[in-house]
Amino acid sequence: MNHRLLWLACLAAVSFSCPATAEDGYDLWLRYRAADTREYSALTSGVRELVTVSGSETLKVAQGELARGISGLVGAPVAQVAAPTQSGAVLLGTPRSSPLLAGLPLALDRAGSEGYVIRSVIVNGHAATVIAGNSDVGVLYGAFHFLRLIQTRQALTGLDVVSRPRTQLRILDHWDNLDRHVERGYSGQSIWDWHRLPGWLEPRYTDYARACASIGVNGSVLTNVNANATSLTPAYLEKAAALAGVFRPYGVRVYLTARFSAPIELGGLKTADPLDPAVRAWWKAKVDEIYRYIPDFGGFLVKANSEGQPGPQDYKRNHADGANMLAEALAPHDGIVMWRAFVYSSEKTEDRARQAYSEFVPLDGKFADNVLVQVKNGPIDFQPREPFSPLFGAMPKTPLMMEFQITKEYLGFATHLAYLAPLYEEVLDADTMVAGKGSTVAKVIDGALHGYKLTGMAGVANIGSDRNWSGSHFDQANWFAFGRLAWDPDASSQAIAEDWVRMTFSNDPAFVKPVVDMMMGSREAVVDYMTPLGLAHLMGTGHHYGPAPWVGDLSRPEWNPAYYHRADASGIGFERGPGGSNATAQYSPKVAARYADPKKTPENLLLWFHHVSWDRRMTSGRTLWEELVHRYDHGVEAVRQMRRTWDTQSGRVDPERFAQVAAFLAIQEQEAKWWRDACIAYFQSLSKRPLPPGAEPPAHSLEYYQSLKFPYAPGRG
Ligand code: GCV
Repeated sequence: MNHRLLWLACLAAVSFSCPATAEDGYDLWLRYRAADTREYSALTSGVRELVTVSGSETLKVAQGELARGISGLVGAPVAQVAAPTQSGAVLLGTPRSSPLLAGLPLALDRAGSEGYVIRSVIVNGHAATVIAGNSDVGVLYGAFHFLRLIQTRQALTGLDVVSRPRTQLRILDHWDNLDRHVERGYSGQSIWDWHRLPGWLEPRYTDYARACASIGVNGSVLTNVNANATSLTPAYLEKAAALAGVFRPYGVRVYLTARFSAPIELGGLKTADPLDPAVRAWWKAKVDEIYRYIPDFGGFLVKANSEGQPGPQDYKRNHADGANMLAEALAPHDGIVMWRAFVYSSEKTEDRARQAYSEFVPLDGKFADNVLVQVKNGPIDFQPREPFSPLFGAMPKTPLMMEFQITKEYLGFATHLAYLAPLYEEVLDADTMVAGKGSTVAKVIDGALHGYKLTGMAGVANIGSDRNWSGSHFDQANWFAFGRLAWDPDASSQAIAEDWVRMTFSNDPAFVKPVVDMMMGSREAVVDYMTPLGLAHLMGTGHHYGPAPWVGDLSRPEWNPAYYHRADASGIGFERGPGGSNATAQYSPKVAARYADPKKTPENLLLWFHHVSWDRRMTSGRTLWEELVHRYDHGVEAVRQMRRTWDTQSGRVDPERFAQVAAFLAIQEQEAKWWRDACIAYFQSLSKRPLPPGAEPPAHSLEYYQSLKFPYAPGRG
């Protein structure tokens, strides 16, 4: 049997011998199934051989990925040659690593230190494609981009692609505990098998790093922000070092969360006061020790004085004192601190939406050069819709990095289909107006607006031990989209969805268009059936599963849904204008003026900023009460439509993935209806208004919904 036949036989054996695992989602978007070259002839002429490169592990990985990808997509092993022998060669490398690249017109100055160019060129008289970067990791990113071009069936001639990341730190935050429970995780246990590390390195760790590199993610915070000091002990540093060793060739650096009280818990000190010399010395020694295990350790992510976590305020110091102490220890190693601005206090009566700004803005300019303040996208907590956090634009002297949530704590866990890129995009495109029109949040975090020296974006990961990584097939798209937007905060959520659908499922236009449309509307559907018109935080206590707008008796006011919606007989919504908490004043004057006036506030944020009458006339002509019911109905109907769309695709998707998506959509419809019915039953008990004509009454009484309990809902904190 010749080489090609042997290869085809192997492919057939793999696909026929284990159909149950053939399409289980493990391959993510790096799914290199053979293309039909009758429909995509570009592949036949564009990719005939791969020119080998020697050099670093990273270059080897890049070459290996290209060989694997091209062979899979072509359906035969690609020839690997020392120099182009015919047209259709693919070359990769840096001008330093590959003499063949030295004389080519690459204009690599456009690529920066981490970017790449992909160009159609002539080498030794042969038409070729070159993938080049100024650094080896740039080449790796370029290799993934080139594969994406094939996976999405793009032309392979006349190429002049240039891409460089707009943010420096593109990081996944894993809220993973050392016992493998994942806080707000809905995809099994932690991907990190701490107990078996460092001896056993699961192959999945390599695939994790591949997937991260394929979308430009270059950092991984391994541990939960609700931190455990044990992760800083030698035994666990050895485990983290083993993971760092796997990730290194892929350009993914390891970070850890630092528990502020670790000097007491591990060091036996009496205090963790950041100004105490013994504490500072302890951290310095600890950081030096970490670098002995992990020479390219990235640094710390810290949650301090937030939700019961220890911090500098325990010693009457401020956030800058705390961050700067760690920064000082990390600076000699080029490490950084990501200090979270997610703070709200049980003692303060100040509107929770105002508190982060109140605590952090006075500290602008007081943080060390290697500190970034990590800010959640909205002022509260990863709700289906929030306005952008007023911190963006308000700290010109302190690098602010974005924190998005990829895991869907408040958007239906892993079962609801909600493509989050439109949410991310809405925030990144929001105009802070701090330096005139066009001062978008994207320009704050990429440093363009204030000239930040450090820039970054973090996403709270949705990755776990489930075979399909994310708990559902469509949640993989949120990991993918996060990386793409961290690389380019101005990228289009629609274009990203289209790439993902083509790479993950199919290039069939009859599949791509309806499925992309379904994804693009999916987040708005969740907003409508959970928290329409600017409502927020109506989720079940603790686990955040299902509706519980009636809860108002928890010890901390801001843990109660009733704190957020403030519904009563007169109306609904949180008054944050000048007559209320005046949170609107934290925005720049033009934005503040818009949000302060209920007539100018966008209706999709109306109840976030204002308490308004049930009878207020909305732009639709309906009253607010009628509009609320209409939105809830609209959300449920949107899910029904998603189900209908998916049902038409049964022949175009492998049966395994089709069935799981279909089953999850059925769950989503049931739960959307539950949300709609429970919220309408509750709000009607306050509004005392009749349901609008034609609106279906809730299936059960309010008492029934209030009686439902879910002690074992996943992902609890
Ligand atoms: C890690 C929310 C979540 C918590 C999370 C916290 C945070 O409150 O419910 O589980 O804690 O945010 O971001 O620190």
